[in-house]
Amino acid sequence: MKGIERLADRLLACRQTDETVCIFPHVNIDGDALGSALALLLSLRALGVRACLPLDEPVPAKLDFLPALDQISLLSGSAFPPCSDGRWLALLVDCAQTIRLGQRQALSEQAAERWTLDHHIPRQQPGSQDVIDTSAAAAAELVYDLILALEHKTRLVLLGRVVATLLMAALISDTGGFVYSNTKKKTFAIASQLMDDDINLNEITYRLFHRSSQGRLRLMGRLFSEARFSYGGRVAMATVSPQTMQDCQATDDDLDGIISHLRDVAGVELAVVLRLQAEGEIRVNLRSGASFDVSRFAGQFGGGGHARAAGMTLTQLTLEEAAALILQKAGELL
Ligand SMILES: [Mn+2]
Repeated sequence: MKGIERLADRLLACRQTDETVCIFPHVNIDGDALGSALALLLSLRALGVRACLPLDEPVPAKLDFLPALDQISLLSGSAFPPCSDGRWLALLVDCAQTIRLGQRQALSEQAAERWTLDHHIPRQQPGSQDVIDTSAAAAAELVYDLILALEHKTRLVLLGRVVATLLMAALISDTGGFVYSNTKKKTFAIASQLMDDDINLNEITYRLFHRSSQGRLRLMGRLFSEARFSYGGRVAMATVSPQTMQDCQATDDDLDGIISHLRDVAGVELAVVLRLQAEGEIRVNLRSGASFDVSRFAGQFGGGGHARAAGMTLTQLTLEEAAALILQKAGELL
């Protein structure tokens, strides 16, 4: 891919110009965003490129088994020393818009130059510094290609057990363990290469998908028994209030992934989980089967994502109003 080559050249040039590369994965960080960003951070540093990875949220408990987490900079306030003196460039990873950077948005927009490396469906025409491949199952596939390009140009070995573990966790996250429809021959080819570094596949899969908690178990029981099915069972919906979370003694991490069980119910084309947050915003998660494009659906509400997995945030509505609105809009498209 031409864009990858250009990005690799640009990153390597930072060694001469003494620029810092600041890596920005999307907010509400997931396994692909974090694994990809960290793998790239370590690779750049190994090349002698000054690089940093600022986050404005703690690493979710589900991802706390990943290696090299101590290399992350936790932002507090607006000042971030690596970016306050000297020229630096922003590299968005698993994210194409600064609006998806949460509290880091303002910081990212101060960069002298901005690049993106992403696999989400772009919401505007990509520019010359946007390296976007929507056929990639995970941003990690693009980071892998970038690392290979960097290795090729410098004749240095960058892939090793830690970087391979990070990339594998990222691939597994975004493909549901190599089962979602985004999984391609190339995904397996990369995974096969990563296995050369003696990584613990079983541990990664267990931590990402199977490890549960008592709170999660209670939450699943509650949401599954209260789930509402509409349009002859084609839409499955669950709503979650702060009270629900409190009753179940569950955390946001416990809610993660529960939606895919709703989508798996026979006949369901669209699964929706609405989570009323303490601040009054409603976070909406959408999953679909083969026919319904949830990325376009979310786009109507200012959200986005992928064709089979997307999300959006609604404000100034009650949970019931939001649920009714989504059901009505979905009905028009089904
Ligand atoms: Mn991703």
